Amino acid sequence: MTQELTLIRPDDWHLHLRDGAVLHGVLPETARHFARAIIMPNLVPPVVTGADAAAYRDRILAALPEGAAFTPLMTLYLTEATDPADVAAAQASGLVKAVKLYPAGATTNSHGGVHDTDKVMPVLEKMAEIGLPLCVHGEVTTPEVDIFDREAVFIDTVLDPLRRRLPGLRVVMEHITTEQGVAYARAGGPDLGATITTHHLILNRNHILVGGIKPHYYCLPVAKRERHRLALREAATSGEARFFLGTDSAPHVDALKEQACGCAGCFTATNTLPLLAHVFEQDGALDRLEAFTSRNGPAFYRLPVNEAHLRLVKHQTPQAWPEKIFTEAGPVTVFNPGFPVFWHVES
Ligand code: OTD
Ligand code: ZN
Ligand code: ZN
Repeated sequence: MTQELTLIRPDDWHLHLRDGAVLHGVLPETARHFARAIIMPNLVPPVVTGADAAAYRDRILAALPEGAAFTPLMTLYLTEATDPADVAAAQASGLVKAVKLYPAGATTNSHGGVHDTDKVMPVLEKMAEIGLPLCVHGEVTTPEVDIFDREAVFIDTVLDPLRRRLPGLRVVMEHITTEQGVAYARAGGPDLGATITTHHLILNRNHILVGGIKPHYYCLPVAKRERHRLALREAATSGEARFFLGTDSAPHVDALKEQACGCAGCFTATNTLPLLAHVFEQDGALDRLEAFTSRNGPAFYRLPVNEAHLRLVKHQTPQAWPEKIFTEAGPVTVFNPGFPVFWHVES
């Protein structure tokens, strides 16, 4: 029997599009299925000011395929030199929908991030006043802290103190990967949201390391134990308003992934929706997929849901997608979940 599912057109609340040749190569993959996406600002150099964000948005719009209906929602990269007035103006003009906090050194291109929270308090206070969300990469970078513990330690030592200091600040815990992340998000009120990626619903750390190292499964925050993956599955499929999709699709060309010091990031823009349909069906939660992909995110960001729709069909035979996306900078490998997927986006 063919199964069908019509969803309000999804949005991606955490996406890396890069710039130049990679942007041109990967943007169609997102624009094909998603109406909007929160665009991460970790370019080299990063998107720091409102002027940077306006210029980057123009480059994204110029790279869109003919006829694509896709709106990039821009973010600013928080630095210790960020000017609160510039942030407020970028929000007031409608350009910027969030500011991104990267603890310095936490992930790809985050060396210009924040060392000392005190130095960014004036910006955060302004954001609390104007209701502009802070998207947080929630990992400490202290060398003594084990990489698998960095999220839990960040919650206790950075995020919770910050939220107590500035209770009015709206916060998105980006790409949560642990049961502690799920529990902390649940303990917050309506001003606390959390994005969950597609790959963290599928991978645990064994997938990265058992039977040979899998560079295309290496991302940050790194996938954790099975227990944590199951906690994320339960959260994503719960329908609760605080949890929404942020794919964190993070393209790197194969030459940069498949080397002695490979880059972090899973590229999931191409097949995220079939994979999510598979996951939600497995967990008996297909009726809650739309909340996760299309309703909870807009509600948190105080934006209308999309008017357009998207149709998923479950076929009798496994569906294929391109193994790689070819960009002028080189091929980018599409995330391979390691199991057959019968769902396909039809329109
Ligand atoms: N994680 N790779 C990247 C960013 C994310 O932490 C993230 O948001 C990237 O390549 O920009 C990754 O593994
Ligand atoms: Zn991150
Ligand atoms: Zn990211």
